[in-house]
Amino acid sequence: MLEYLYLAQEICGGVQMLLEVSGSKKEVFRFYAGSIWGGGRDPFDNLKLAANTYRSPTSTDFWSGPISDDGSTFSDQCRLWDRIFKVRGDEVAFHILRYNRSINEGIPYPASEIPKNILGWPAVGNPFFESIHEFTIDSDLTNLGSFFDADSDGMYDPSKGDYPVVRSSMAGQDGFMVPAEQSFNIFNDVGNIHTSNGFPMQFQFNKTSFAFQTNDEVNDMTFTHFRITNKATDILERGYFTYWMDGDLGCYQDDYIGTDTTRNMLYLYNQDDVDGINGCECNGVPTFCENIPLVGIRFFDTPDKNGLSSTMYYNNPGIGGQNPATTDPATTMEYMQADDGETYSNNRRRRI
Ligand SMILES: [Ca+2]
Ligand SMILES: [Ca+2]
Ligand SMILES: [Ca+2]
Ligand SMILES: [Ca+2]
Repeated sequence: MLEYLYLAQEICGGVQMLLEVSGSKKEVFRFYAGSIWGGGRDPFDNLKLAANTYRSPTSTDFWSGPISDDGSTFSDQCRLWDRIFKVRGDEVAFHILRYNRSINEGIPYPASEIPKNILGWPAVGNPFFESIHEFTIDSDLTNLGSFFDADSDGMYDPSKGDYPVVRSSMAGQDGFMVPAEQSFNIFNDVGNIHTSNGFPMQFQFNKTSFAFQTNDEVNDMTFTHFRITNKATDILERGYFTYWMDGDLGCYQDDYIGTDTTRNMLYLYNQDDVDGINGCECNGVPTFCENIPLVGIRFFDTPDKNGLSSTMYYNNPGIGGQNPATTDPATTMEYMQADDGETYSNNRRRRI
């Protein structure tokens, strides 16, 4: 459930995909931080790169909000869009029920009784958006929050029976689903200086996250869909997208990663059968002790349909005297090599 997913966002100080994901025991980490990365070269061979890691005022490549068609953005846009829109499945179910009753039984269902998250859903043409959020959606913005279009007019109006849904390849062609919770936000990589020092890609990311409440393993999953738009004048050549993450499986000092190539999945597992460095202890960090899960990040769908082309890791410089050449990337080229799945130590390029 997304209520356990700490989607962090700061007043135009950058965007982090997730700060922590937890299940029933909120205090035990699965992930510490994560972000999409992207990079490539423009036709003049300049390196373009967005490689966000630990968001801080001096360490981010992403900022809230959309990009104009001229490839720029400005602080007002960032401030207005510095939010994550959320809606729950039970709100949608309530809305459908009340709307149907108003149609079938004549029971009044005024806009004032429509759940606020449905009334303010950031979808094309929403006549109630401004009354909830106090700004308007630019008419040239597309690929906003998905919705079921009850009256098929291409515009979202919950007072006419429209409601938020998720459209995903998981639901089949033209299919849609109502998850237990979904969120939507927009961010970009042109708002400010890049920590990775690459040129901005001028890409806009429209992100939808969703989760279901079920009795099987789907209950433990969170799904994310990115719609990525190149707002630069030039095409991006030799480009890669990846998902960077710093997973912490409870105690962060005894974690390993692996790759399941048949599932397009990167997964995190514990070094031994006790989560902790001294029994179940980990310098005060909550641990799973002897009941340790696995966590994974799986790519269900990729633009080129080839799935996960490679994975790589780098080591935490603070644990176990690691060779500096295998720790966090420092230069733009090292970030780029990490992004396209190559190790960057001593030019010994090796994919794992
Ligand atoms: Ca409509
Ligand atoms: Ca970690
Ligand atoms: Ca661990
Ligand atoms: Ca251990």
